Amino acid sequence: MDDISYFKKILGERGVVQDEEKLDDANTDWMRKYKGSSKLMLQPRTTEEVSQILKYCNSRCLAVVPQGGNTGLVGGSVPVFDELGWIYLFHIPKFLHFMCIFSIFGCHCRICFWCRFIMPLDLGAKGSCQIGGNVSTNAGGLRLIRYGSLHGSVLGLEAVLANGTVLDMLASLRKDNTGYDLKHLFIGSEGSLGIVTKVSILTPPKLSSVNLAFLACEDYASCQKLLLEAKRKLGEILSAFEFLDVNAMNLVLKHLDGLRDPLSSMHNFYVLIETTGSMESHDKEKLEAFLLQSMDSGLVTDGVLAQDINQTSSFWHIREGVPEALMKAGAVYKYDLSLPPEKMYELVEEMRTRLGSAANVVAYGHLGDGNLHLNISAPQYTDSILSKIEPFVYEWTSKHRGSISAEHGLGLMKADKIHYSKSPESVQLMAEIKKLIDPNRILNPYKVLPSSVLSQS
Ligand code: 2HG
Ligand code: ZN
Repeated sequence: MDDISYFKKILGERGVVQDEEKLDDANTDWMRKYKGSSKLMLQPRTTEEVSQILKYCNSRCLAVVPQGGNTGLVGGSVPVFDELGWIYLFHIPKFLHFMCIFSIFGCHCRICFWCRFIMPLDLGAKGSCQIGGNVSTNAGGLRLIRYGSLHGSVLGLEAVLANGTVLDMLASLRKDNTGYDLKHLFIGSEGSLGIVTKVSILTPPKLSSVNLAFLACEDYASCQKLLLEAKRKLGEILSAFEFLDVNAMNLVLKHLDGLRDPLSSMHNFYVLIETTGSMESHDKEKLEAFLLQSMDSGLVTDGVLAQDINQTSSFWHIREGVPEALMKAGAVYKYDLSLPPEKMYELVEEMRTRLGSAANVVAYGHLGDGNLHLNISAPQYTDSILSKIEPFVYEWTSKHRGSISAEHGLGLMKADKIHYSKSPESVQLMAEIKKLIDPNRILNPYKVLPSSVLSQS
């Protein structure tokens, strides 16, 4: 029996996709920067189907690229080449419901939404991304400052290994100190160690009082001081602290229809502060007092508090719309860096000096988490621009003990850059773990770890 017939036997005609248009979409990443040439996409619906497929692929040494919503930004969710003429994609069905235990194939219940619990993760890509991809990439997002990373919120998961073994780690306990906590290997390993098929997530209660302020600061030092003050004075209700610089704001206003500047004039920096609590009058009073003090001290030069849900969503749209505006502006070189907040903007300024008028250097991100999204926009991708950015950006980040990937992962883009953030011993151990769990290297090849290290180990 040939491969296709075998897959049809397991998944039926419906689960085996060979349609050119659908394959083209699945082969191309969100930025349209990475493109593979897979001839086949598989859509399993149960853990058992995933297990049977992986077991077969492993026995035939067929490479597999797991794909969820395909919203990644580092080329991690699309095939690279046409290895052996075949790459198999698992398309995980769209996932829309909030609940405590997620099955990647569909949901068991919708209780979290109706019982007033929330997902502790809120991403710009929320309409399209999927929970399996979120967990596999350890996605961060807008509320990490409040709810922490998925390494804390994911209580348990189920994953299928390359040889088809199903690992049931689907605990829902807060505390469990029995041996190595293996689930962490699958959170953030970008599908290179196994395919996550079920997830149990801690869902915090949905609180009734949410307030959002859109503020302007004249310099980066003020944004940074404002963050320290916000942590001190709004600590227990602070749920987001985001920033964008004037270049990001200009792009949004130019490229996104229907968005207006909430403030009456342009400023050098903008900060969004969100609070989430349980007592409207107290929370609002607290935020208003904080804003007054910040204006008196000169940290904030202008600002407005969202008055209703429409204003709230338009303020968020400005911040969340930056990546889309950049896409519309042309080619984008994206860097997702963790840096000490006091150093962050120095890099942006140095980059501007290096690039001059060749590109527009744009900065925004999750300032509250020390996560800078340094995006460099140019009419097209050129070697001359790239050579001014890399390896400088990685060397600079490494010198300041930052991370070259705060939340987007390494994917294909940064697999061979891992040494800028991890010691040789750590990378070696990662390669040995990969070899142990996926000895035929069928899972998401060319991603996460440098091929040179994998072939040596
Ligand atoms: C965001 O925070 C996302 O908006 C995307 O992580 C960042 O496109 C980017 O660089
Ligand atoms: Zn982000």
